[in-house]
Amino acid sequence: MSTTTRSHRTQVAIIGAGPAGLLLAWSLRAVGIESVVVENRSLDYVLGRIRAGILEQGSVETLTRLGLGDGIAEHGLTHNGIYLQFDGQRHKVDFNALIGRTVTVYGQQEVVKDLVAAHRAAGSEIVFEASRVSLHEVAGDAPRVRYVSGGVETELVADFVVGADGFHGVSRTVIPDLTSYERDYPYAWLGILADVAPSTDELIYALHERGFAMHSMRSPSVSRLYLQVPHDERIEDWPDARIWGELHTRLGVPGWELVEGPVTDKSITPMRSFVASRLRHGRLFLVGDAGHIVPPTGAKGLNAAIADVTMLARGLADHYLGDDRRLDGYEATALARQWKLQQFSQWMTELLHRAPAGDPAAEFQYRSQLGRLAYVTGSTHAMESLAEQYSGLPL
Ligand code: FAS
Ligand code: PHB
Repeated sequence: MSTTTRSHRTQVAIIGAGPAGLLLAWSLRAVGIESVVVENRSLDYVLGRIRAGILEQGSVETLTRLGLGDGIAEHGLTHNGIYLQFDGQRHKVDFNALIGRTVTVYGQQEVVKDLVAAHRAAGSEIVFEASRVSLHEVAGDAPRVRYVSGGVETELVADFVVGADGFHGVSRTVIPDLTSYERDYPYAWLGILADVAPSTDELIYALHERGFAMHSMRSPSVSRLYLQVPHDERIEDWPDARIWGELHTRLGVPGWELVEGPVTDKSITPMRSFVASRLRHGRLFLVGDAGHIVPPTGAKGLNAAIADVTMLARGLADHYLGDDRRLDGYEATALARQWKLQQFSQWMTELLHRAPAGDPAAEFQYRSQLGRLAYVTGSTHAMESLAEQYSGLPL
């Protein structure tokens, strides 16, 4: 066990090397602010996670401004909009035609790879496989993070600590009097990655009487598809043939064919909405999933993390220039924006998922959803609102 203790200092100690933590460290580096990232999993684990796939226009602009746009420019797929499908009909919602904005398909995994490569080239300090990570005196003037790395007990003293350690992280647990506003959905997403060219040019969000289905993608040769399943479903009960069968049923429309291919990954993701009442405690700040979770239906998870980081990085940059107004405003600004994303993600989720069979109102609910979809796809105003929210609200 560890015998020696090491103490070192930095300006900002960041806990978590997900997209939020890595992007914050990079954004701070861009304005000459030092940071150390402390991650409790391995580099391979961090690089291997398959999560989000859609970047808002603002997220692409932020990443490009920070010199992280090459991969997106080369491999990102720019989409003008999405399809909403119901009652056997597919309707295009053309964001570009409606409001002149687009979104980009570029996997979170690629964003993280680009960030890790950039940090490596710049020689940034990122500690992987740190264990026993803990936060101390975050309400004081010299907060510190303790962890064990390579058997060495380490104390990192900083001006600020940022919790970018996701929903299950340690940072949020040290904030007193924190209220969790949350809601779990009675269904989950079974997601697959398949080595087959997408059968659609843009994302299809479908409400079918058997449940939600989505056709997304990662590249011209890799498809990403999702099915609504009961929240307690087991992946073992879903052999590939059953998955494809259900996808054909829920996504099928006359004159269109879904092409199958080898499934390379499959998982079930629970659906949850969560917002912490506080994103700051003294010199500790929370960004991304550490402070809030949305169901993935609105494609807001990763984009919300990028927005938080952009706002906090500006506040920290101003702080070191002697102006604390933005930093003191971070919590209120980020929470206000987050609740707008929460309502949109909940709206998309309730619009496109079937209530569980046992729900006495399930049949009424389904027909009401069909009514809402008919209204939305028949109203330019409603589609403009959807386009504005999906392509990304301003910071
Ligand atoms: P992350 O969770 O990505 O990163 C947190 C990091 O902190 C991790 O590397 C973790 O290992 C580390 N950490 C945790 N505890 C720690 C500790 N005690 N000490 C040190 N490090 C610690 N969004 C979409 O828009 N579309 C999707 O399809 C989609 N799919 C998703 C599927 C899953 C299974 C999940 C969980 C999320 C999904 N999301 C999706 C949302 C996702 O994109 C998140 O919003 C995004 O990963 C948030 O990034 P971070 O805030 O960096 O948190
Ligand atoms: C994805 O491509 O993984 C994806 C796209 C849109 C969503 C959720 C997930 O709303």
